[in-house]
Amino acid sequence: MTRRLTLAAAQLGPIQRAEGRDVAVGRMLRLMEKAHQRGAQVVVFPELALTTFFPRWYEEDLAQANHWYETALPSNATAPLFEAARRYGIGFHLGYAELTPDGHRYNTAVYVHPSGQVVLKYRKVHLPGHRDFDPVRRVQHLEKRYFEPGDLGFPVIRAPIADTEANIGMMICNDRRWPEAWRVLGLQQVELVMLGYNTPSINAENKGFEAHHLRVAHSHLSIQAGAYQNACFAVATAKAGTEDGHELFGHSIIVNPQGEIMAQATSWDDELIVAEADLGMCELGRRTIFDFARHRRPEHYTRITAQTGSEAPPRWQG
Ligand code: CDT
Repeated sequence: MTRRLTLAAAQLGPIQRAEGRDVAVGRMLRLMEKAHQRGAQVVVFPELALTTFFPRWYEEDLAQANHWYETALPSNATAPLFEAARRYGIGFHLGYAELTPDGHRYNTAVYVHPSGQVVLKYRKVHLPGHRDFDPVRRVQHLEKRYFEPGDLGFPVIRAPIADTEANIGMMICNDRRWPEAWRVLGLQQVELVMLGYNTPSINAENKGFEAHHLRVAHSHLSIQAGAYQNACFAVATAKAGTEDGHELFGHSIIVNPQGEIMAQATSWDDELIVAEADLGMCELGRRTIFDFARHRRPEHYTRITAQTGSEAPPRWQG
């Protein structure tokens, strides 16, 4: 039996600081309608999809930032997304800032079944940027201030999607650059990785230089390698364009288990891209070159979990 799914990445253009969730959700609903018209069964929205990328704005008092977070899903503001999912029979992935009842803050994503049930939740593990205001930077990136590292690991679950089932997992933005994250998903036979991102076009941390064209290349390189090396599909969705003068790049992609780009966004605005996925394609890598059970040598990988920073090698004494 072939296991086919029609996947969509729903890229969002910029959301300005002054714009409310109603603006973002209205645009997302139009993308869901388009996804329905194009036969999609899964729609992936970006990281922190309901607001501007607020970690670029410093607040001394964290409580002053509470309005950027969701305390419940669905809420009045997000309920229309859940209703649209039910109406169209589409599952959707949503990135948002989560404030828990006991006061924890996470950069979170959920996959929601068309019934409205949350099938899987993930909290971002690799938080980039810094905690304190950095006077040297032209643009702040305060994810370490506004979020704690995720406490859920990298879970994978086998979930019903349309008339089949798929092993789904998630990562969020910076996670995609870490092969460890992909491999932990791969070790759970993930077939579909959903990920959203907000990536500045310029490396503001770099007092030196990083060529602009390489920013997109590095993003694609990471996603294509992760999908290939773990024999899975990936839907990677950007929030793109200029938010209050600060540019995020787009180039959302859908990638197959061979690491090939099946669809790519061409605008830096709201844009839906769609690709047909035959989940059976995951078998080739899984049974041959990336048959983990036959070929992995974890006894030689202990450094991966034993240390964080790198260590200098011994000097050759010859
Ligand atoms: N949102 C996010 O994780 N963005 C990072 C850029 C961080 S630059 C301090 C990314 O890896 O794309």
